[in-house]
Amino acid sequence: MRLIAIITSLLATSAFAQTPPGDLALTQFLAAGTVGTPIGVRNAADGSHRIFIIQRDGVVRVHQNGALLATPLVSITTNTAGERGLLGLAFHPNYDGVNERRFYLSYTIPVSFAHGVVEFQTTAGNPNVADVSTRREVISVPDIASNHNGGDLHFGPDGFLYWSIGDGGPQNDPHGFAQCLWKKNADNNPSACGTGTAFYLLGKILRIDPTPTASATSEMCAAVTGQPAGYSIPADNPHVGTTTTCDEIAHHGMRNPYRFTFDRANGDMYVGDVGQGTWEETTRIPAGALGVNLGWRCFEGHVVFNSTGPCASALTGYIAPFQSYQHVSGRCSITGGYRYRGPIIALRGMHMSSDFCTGEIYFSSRNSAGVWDPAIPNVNIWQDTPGNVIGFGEDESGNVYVTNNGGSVLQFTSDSDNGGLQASGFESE
Ligand SMILES: [Ca+2]
Repeated sequence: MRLIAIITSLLATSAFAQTPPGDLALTQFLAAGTVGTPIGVRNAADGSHRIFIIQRDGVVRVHQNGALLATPLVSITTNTAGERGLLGLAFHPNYDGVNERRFYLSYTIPVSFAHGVVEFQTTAGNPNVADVSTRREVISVPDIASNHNGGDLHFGPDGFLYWSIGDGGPQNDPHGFAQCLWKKNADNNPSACGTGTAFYLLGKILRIDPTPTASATSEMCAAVTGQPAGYSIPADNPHVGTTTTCDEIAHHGMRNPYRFTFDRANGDMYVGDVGQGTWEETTRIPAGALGVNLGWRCFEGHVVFNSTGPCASALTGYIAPFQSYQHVSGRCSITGGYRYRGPIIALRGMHMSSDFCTGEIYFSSRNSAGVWDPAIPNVNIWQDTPGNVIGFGEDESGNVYVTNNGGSVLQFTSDSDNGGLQASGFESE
């Protein structure tokens, strides 16, 4: 037993931490200026191996067989002022371009602060171009300011659509939206959750089924009771069956969950939640967990930020981040990334993230005991890239891409094959 304890202790130290292979590189995939403000890349998981580049200006570009196609997948009108714009793209999990042709976009609705998710189908016989006549509004939520919009969109391994939304701004979440699960006005009173007349659904990750509802229930906070809605509620959502709690909510307590991802190997969710003036955080939500509170505005990163109102008592379901780093050395804003599961064997199992201001790429590893390296508040800087990293993406093979505010798309590459690391206590599930 003592030997096991010693081994476990050793595995928890950095001496045994996984590191990226020495020849790991970020190779140019698309040169700067080739596409406009690429906030991420996605794939359709349909065997086509196409890569879709999300431009913040409302356009989705298609990269196929080594070439960027001239005609976009789709182009929508959005509002790109401040942090707004086209922020997310997700293909239906059964998408094959033939029998299932649906995909979804999250975007800022023009001439507003509000956010929406819209459905399209690719054209029958041409999966590289949307049939714009199929456009359907799925869900929309109001917002009060131009910043803290979240906007990422992914189907989970459970087949439901997850959509992240920030606290709406301004600083300090003065209205307390992130901790409120029901009606609340913009009244500068975080203790007034459950009063007022408005549903904001801000500071959340929502979980919906993008199948229309004939008659919305009173617990569907982005719909009108008794009227048709463009979505429905998964029966096992965490706030279903509890009255005066919005049934769309999967997780809450976030400031600006700008990017989140699912681990393709096991379904864990990774949320990069942008902090305010001091701490940036990344949190792992175990596969299947719902109803998690990520802590804002009671916590910024792993540090207490406010202890009044809803933050005066212990948070229910609170999960602390595994990564929390400070605004030093020019760092300012987390860009959440993936846990790598692609063809570079020595990189498998490592989680990457970046800071928008510095362009630094960070790698973290998690051992079989669930201990992360580096420990809070440290970051392991793999490379300080010259630009501002605004997104990540995976292709069908698990290759990971990095997108830059200057318009370039980069890809992690390596010739190394260090499979032996997988037997050294590093989590490989
Ligand atoms: Ca409810």
